[in-house]
Amino acid sequence: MERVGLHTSDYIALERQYGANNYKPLDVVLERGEGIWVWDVEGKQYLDFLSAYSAVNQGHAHPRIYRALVQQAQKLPLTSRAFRNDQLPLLASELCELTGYERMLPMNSGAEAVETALKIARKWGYMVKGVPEGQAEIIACSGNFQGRTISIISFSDSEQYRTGFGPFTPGFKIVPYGDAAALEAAITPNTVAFSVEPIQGEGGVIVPPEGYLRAVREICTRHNVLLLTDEIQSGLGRTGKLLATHWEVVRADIVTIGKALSGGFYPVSAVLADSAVMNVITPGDHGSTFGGNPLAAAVAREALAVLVEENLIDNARKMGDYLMDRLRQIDSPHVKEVRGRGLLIGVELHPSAGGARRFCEALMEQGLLCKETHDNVIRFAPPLVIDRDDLDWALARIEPVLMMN
Ligand code: IF1
Repeated sequence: MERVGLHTSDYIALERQYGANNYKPLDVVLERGEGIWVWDVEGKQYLDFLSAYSAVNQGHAHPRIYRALVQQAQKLPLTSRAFRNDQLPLLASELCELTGYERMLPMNSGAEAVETALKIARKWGYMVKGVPEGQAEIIACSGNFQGRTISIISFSDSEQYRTGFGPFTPGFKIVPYGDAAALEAAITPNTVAFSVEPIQGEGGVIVPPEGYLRAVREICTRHNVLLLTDEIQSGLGRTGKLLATHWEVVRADIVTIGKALSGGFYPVSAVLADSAVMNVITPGDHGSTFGGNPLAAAVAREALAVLVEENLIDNARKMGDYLMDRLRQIDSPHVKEVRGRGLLIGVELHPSAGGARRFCEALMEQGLLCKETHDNVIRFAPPLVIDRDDLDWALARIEPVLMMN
């Protein structure tokens, strides 16, 4: 069916009629992107201050990643893991060298990487730690968001994510985020892993207290519990370090990454670990039709190269410091707190501000796209390729919107 001359409202009507009703997006219909900019179907230009929840750290339609995608798509998109391909070994070695882990396991979505990490941790618990079969416990944090599979929502404490989806996977406990003593108190001889986001994204850009990650690292080591960090949103340069745990010079036992691993072109995720942990997985234990496919691997290799060669990690730290500084100078009665690291920033509003959504809608009118998280937090997370002039452009719009009645 050919559809010409469609407008924003037509696309919205089609999606309303035929799509499942699982989102409430801002009513902007995007059709093109380049770097930090996107354009809607009416031709209006916006600065993207969300970056697809940090999947587009390298900027939209990055020409180098695009070329890698097209070239690999022409040659060989998919082999399955029944056969080997010539891209996965190169991605595996490049990713391990960059991150300092001995092995990687490729998957597609972030949720699959988290599921994989949980499976590895449980199997390690039985095979290495000696936990009795079926007894493995994994501890997670209040306010976590690690994906939407049934097992992952089994350790969510958000009613919204859980209601109607039980029965849930057993074997999980929740402790308050940011409270290392609570973690230690919850550990039993059957605890195999502690799963934590170095900064909680969906939780409202929650930065844990200074020293927390170091403390949980020490506790996990002392109790022979794997530290499993979810860097799907916080990793790959977003916070101004390659991994957000690097801020506290902490090295987790298992790390999940995703999102920006493809620069937004394709779903690519991975689990990183050393051999002592990763080798509990043996042929046939785990896999994925698309995980590690040559198209994904070629895209991820280039996405990582862009991150490093364009100094995006450093830029995220510098631009993040500048943006946070300028945001903190805005003397708005609505703003309760500005927090974050690098270019992962949350502006929490007072309850009296009337919710973050209306500010996001006003910013959209002004040509800046961002998204609320929970009711009262505006999340700012532009692509890491942004420069100071473009941040000034954004701030010239953010300041008056934060001052509005
Ligand atoms: C949506 C949120 C962000 C994640 C962390 C694993 C995953 C995510 C730390 C799962 C995914 C996404 C999901 C996406 C929106 C986005 C999101 F608001 F929902 F929570 F970023 F803050 N770990 N986060 O943040 O990765 O399976 O989605 O690839 O659900 O609409 P995924």
